[in-house]
Amino acid sequence: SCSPKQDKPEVKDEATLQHDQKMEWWREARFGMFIHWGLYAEPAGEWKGERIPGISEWIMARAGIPVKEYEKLAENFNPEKYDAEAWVKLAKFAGMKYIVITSKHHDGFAMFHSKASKYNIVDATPFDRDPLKELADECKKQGIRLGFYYSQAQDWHEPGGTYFNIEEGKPHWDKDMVREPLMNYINGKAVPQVKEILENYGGLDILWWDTPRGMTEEAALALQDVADNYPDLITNNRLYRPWPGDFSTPEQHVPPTGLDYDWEVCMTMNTSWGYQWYDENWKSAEDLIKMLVDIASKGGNLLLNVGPTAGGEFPKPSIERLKQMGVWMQKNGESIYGTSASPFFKLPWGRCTTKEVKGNTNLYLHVFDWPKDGLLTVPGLKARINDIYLLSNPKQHFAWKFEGDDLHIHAPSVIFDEINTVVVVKTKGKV
Ligand code: FHN
Repeated sequence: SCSPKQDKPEVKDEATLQHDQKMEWWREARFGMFIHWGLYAEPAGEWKGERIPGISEWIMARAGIPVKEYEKLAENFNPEKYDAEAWVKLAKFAGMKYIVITSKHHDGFAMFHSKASKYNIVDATPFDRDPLKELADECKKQGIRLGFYYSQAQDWHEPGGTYFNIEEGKPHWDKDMVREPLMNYINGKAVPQVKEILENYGGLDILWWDTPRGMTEEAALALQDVADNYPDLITNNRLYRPWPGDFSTPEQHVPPTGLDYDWEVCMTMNTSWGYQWYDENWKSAEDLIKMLVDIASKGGNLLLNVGPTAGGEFPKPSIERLKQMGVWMQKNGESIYGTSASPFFKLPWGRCTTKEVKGNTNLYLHVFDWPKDGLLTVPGLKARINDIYLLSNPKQHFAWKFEGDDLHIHAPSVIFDEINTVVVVKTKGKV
């Protein structure tokens, strides 16, 4: 339930204040786009006529493809339809405030121009452009934040890189792979490439590490050293366990009650992160909107994934969903951006997000299921009410009455929005 907070000023030390300042835009943003794009988009889940089970960006490991054979994918990789302007435009339309793209996934292939390794999109493919440079420029132009994902530990292309069963001491699936110490790869490729991405793309906002399988503290420190030169850079908690980074990263699930620490759920729209042509397990736009709301109501961010094709396009079902989310966000974004978690433990009809506005509190009631009797009850609310209205149509006001501390909102028997109606409760003073 919800009771007035005591007005005790919080005392924060300098480091906490600086951290809060760095995290401010990220905490407000609530919604970002993840992009998994690499050579794996070409086989798209199928190898030599066989569908390889599992997520498509893992095809090299799952199908046991030798390095030299996988490398050949680069010879045909030519995403001529790639249009950074269109990608960024759609992300913005969907209401996303930042983009995180795979600069190098576990397969070891850099999707940016790298001097540290020839195995990159400019030097190893017929595509004579640096797509991440184009993306970075577009993000600046259109005013959206940008982060790069970098698989720092797993690099299946390099003799020193780690791979999925290294911890069990199993040999690399490529029998010709002669193992080298991890630090050869870290110093020879990972550190220089991380320097490149942080230096050459106009200043990244986020560096998104991935699973620290096989990492050592020495390797993590070498990479952390590079990142430390960028005080505004936000990093996640996957560089090295148990280092917390700036935020934690629940994957493919929403924590039941949220987390104390800053957190971001990363989530696919279907099953695979990378493009997989036969993956039709799409979540509906309605479910994705509810997921975003659910996450915001627990104080977290949603990083929603798109897996572009080898041709350089977003799959149609992803485009459709992003557009539908955008239509909803344009009307209801106020109930997501810059909001805080719900003060209620559980609401039978939906979720709640809150925001302080000029000394008053806005409660945003996200009604997933309208109560049959048309009476929306907010239990245990000790507050005075200024106004209650529909966010998508502020002229639509609602009548209310209190029964003890329970607020009953009289909802006329009209369905206002197709998906997830938001009712705003403006209180007098803070809740
Ligand atoms: O193995 C990867 C996977 O391919 C994908 O990139 C996800 C995204 O969070 N991270 C790893 C699994 O945790």
